[in-house]
Amino acid sequence: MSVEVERKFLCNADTLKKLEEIGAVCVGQRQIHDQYFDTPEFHLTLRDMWLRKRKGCWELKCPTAEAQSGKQGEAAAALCTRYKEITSLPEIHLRVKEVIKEDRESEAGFSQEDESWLSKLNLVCFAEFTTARRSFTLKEEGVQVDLDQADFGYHVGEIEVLVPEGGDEQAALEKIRKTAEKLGLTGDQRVKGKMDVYLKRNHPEHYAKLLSEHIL
Ligand code: V4E
Repeated sequence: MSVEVERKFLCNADTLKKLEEIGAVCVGQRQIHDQYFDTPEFHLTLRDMWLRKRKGCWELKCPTAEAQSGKQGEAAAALCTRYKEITSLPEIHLRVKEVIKEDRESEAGFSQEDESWLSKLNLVCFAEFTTARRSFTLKEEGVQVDLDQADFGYHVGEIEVLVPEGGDEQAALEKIRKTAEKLGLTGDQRVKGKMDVYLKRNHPEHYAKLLSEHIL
């Protein structure tokens, strides 16, 4: 399990030029199709847990202990998000069940192919979209910049560092701060992610609930 430390930013006409100037190298361009799942009562997202299927694989993003405690530290860190990324299906299943408190013991028959666990836990797809992503790496070790264009018309950039379990999250925050500085990013407001914009447009009730619980 790793922790993804990330800062989103708004792209403009100069972003590509800036990336080139700071020596970023484009390492690929791809289409990403995501489906996000939750119960109709929003058991997962109200706990800031994001279950998705991407390229046929399941992923669960959960807040880190520090994020849950509400500790933000300095201003630059407050512009970043930190989420644990869980990709092991048995662990995802366990964590989701813990939250949904499903009493019925579902048999261990869950696999990438067998999706009956979704209906057993009353999980339904609430968001589905495709993103065109261009990825860049920087000399600063482990820093990746993604430029995302979602199919519903939202364009957002992300500076991200993946920290292995037990790794140095402060160092990751510092790398992100330095990269943001090099890119000339200003502003002290967190930039909205794709889901924020998607839910506001497509599921205003769900969005309002997450806003009122300070999840988004
Ligand atoms: C964590 C989260 C969500 C899951 C999707 O996360 P995100 O990083 O926005 O998507 P994406 O496609 O860039 O994933 P990657 O390829 O980097 O793994 S949806 C909402 N959240 C919470 C959240 C938040 N509260 N604030 C911000 C700025 N982003 C996400």
